[in-house]
Amino acid sequence: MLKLKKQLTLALLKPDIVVNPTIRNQILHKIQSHPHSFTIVEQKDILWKLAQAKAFYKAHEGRFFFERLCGFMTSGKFTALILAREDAIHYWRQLIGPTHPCRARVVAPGTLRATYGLTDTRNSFHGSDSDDTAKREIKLFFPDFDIDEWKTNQEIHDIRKS
Ligand code: IDP
Repeated sequence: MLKLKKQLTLALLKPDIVVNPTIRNQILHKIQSHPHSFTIVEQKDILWKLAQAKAFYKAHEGRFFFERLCGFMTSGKFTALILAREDAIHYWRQLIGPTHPCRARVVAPGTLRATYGLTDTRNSFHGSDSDDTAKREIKLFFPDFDIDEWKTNQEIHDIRKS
C-alpha cells in the first residue's frame, strides 16, 4: 500500500477568532474532524508586541494596510498551531480560502475565511505558503519543536502500523 508522508504547516487563528472562545473551539474541532483530518501537533496562545508583528509581516512594510495589520495582530491573543497531514500546506490554505473574505465568499464559499472573515485585514487565519516558510514559521513560534525528530518518530509510527 502506498503511504503518503505527512507534512507540517504553521497555522494562526487570528485575534478576531480567539476573542470568541466558542468559535475558536468550533474551528479547532472542525480542522481535526473528517474530511479535513489535520492533527494538531502543537498549540499555543500568543500575545505579540508591535515590533514582533512588524517583523513577521516585514514583506508588507510600506503597503497601505501594514499599520492596520500590525495593530490588529497585537490587539489580542492569537493561537498558533502546528498542523500535520498529507500535503498540509496546500490543504490548510485551501481550507482557509483566499486572503480577502469578500472574494472568498464568491469564489470559495464554505472556506473558513468566507465563513468567519470580517474584513481584508481581519481575515481570521494564516497559513504558511511553502515548505521553507513553514519551517521558518514553526521555528519562530515553537523554538523548542524539533521538526527532524518529529519526522523520525512519524516514520517509526508508520512502520509499526504497517
Ligand atoms: P495570506 O495571509 O492569504 O497569505 P498575504 O498577502 O500574505 O495573504 O497578506 C498577509 C495578511 O495581510 C493577510 O492575511 C491580511 O490579514 C492582510 N492583507 C493582505 N492584503 C490586504 C489588503 O488588501 N487589505 C488589507 N489587509 C490585507
